Amino acid sequence: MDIDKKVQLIKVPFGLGGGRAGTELGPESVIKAGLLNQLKSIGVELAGDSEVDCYKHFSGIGGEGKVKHLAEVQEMSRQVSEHVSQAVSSNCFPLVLGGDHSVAIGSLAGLTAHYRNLGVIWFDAHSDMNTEETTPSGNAHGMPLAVALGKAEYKLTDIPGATLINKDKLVIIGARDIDPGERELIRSEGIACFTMHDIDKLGMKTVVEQAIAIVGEGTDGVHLSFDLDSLDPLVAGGVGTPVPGGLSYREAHFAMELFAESGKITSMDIVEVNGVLDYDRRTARHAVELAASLLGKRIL
Ligand code: 6HN
Ligand code: MN
Ligand code: MN
Ligand code: MN
Repeated sequence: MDIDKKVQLIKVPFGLGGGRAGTELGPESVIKAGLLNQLKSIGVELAGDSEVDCYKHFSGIGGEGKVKHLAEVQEMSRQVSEHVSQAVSSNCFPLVLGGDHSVAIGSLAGLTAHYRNLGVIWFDAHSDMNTEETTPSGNAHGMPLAVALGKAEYKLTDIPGATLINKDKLVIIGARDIDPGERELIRSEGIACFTMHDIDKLGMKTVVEQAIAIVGEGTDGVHLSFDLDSLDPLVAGGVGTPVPGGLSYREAHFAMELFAESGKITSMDIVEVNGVLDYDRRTARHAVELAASLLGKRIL
């Protein structure tokens, strides 16, 4: 994209929205994998970085009710929203380092406070659209899109300043593990979802072109939320909910390169890097490289 804005790094070491310890180590892991040098080497300037204070020493199992650790998820999201909103106010490109995918609730809240017509691209093996009623796990990281669309009891609008996202400006890419309640929502709401089957059939070039056609018009900003489990686990195994049959290394990079060329993306999340399961930091290194591809790194 040749991003002309400076990047504001927002670290969110939060893992209580997932079912396994280790995602709270994500930001540290991605930084140790060389994010800062990588950004520097492609000429992306860093405005600064901040860390959301969010139960990072509190890893693990437990939680009451239909959604585990809901109160913590809500408090974290409110704080992430403030950090993201602040970054946009300062004319920066927010790069949010999760954490599990529930951190995207905060990203989307902070972004919708500024962009009245936000487009959202969601790279994921899952569709993250469960509600309190349909969640099979009680894990909030399976819910952010239901929250953002206003389909769950907990709504994006519960966060000060936020508005709901528009279902017609949301595109999911890479899905291959969709729960029954999610499937129903995707169908009834007519949400654009390019499954792995669609990617096999159409090729990534067409998929991204169609995605850009959807989010590129009538939007004033486009957020790209990248769940590392969209990649094939043979490529990136350091995630808490791996699903076979995912994106190849080149498919993922090619997609980032095409989105970069489009010049449309105005913010990004990198989520679900699990610092415990990613024993060789391979998944974290992929995250760094993918962010670089999105932010304009050229092969030649
Ligand atoms: N993620 N659909 C499953 C659930 O528990 O709701 C998995 C969610 C995974 C969420 O990877 O961000
Ligand atoms: Mn996800
Ligand atoms: Mn996922
Ligand atoms: Mn599932």
